[in-house]
Amino acid sequence: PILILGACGQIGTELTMELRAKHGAETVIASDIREGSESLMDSGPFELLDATNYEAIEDVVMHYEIDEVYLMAAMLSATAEKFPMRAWNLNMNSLFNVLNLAKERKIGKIFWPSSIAVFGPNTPTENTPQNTIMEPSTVYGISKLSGERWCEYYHEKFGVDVRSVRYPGLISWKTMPGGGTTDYAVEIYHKALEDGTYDCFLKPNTRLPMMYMDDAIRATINLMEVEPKKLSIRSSYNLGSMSFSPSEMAESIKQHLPNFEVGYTPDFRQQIADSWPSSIDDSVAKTDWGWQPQFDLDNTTKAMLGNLGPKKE
Ligand code: VAH
Repeated sequence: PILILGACGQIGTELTMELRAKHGAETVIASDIREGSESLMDSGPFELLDATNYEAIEDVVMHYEIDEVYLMAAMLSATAEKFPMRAWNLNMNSLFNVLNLAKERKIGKIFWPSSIAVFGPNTPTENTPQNTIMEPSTVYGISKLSGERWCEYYHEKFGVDVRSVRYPGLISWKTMPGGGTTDYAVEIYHKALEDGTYDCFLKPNTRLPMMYMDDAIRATINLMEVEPKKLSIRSSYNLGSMSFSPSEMAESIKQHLPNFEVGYTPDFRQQIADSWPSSIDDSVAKTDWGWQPQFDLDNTTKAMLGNLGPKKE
């Protein structure tokens, strides 16, 4: 059986639904600090669970005889700047809990998400390599870089089978993102349909690595299924698909909604975005486990507007 911590979040919700479709609902235990969407709650077993509480997780792991844990609970970049110590506590102690359960052989395999936020202002910004300068300047990025180091340490020292990808900004329609710097890329579709206008909190030319959620979920499941000896990276894999700026995204939406208007009022999240790469070199993921993205900006926009827009009669 599989346990998902943070199952009600932006990634967790879709990951839970996909894993339930693949393995059968009863073998995928969803958990979070609070209840989630109706579709999630109605589709299989759920446990209220604080990912920073070791004993509580251990109880659930023993009760359901969990083999694999996907740790999707975290505080994201924008919110983490407002609550640094809460972000560090949640992001790090939840990771130590699952790494230690694996070290004690109570679970067999872990997925843990990293992020392009591990890169900093002096990292090469174009085609950022798998191994490069990493001096993150955000609380979230510091926690994710530190988490990567711990994952690799637990693998090398204790044989823990932990796997990870550095997600770009993720775009999905089933759930709203929570407190990230790339959230504009989801909000913009909702506002385009609801108001016909959107005031973007990043500058028009802020180019960032982004990915449609279906690609992110497929990458996650593919990585977890590949045989261990193919994995040359146990910190976290660079993962890419597309890069674009808010103005390029607005143009993509205008192909479908010609009257859509976008304004730009950068806020504190601009300097977070400015510290991140513009594009990612994910050749190691392609070589090790055959990663191949399927969604570009145009078919992301088609999917988002198609699913969020008025349903065709
Ligand atoms: C955030 N969506 O904005 C997350 C992600 C690369 C961005 O880590 O914090």
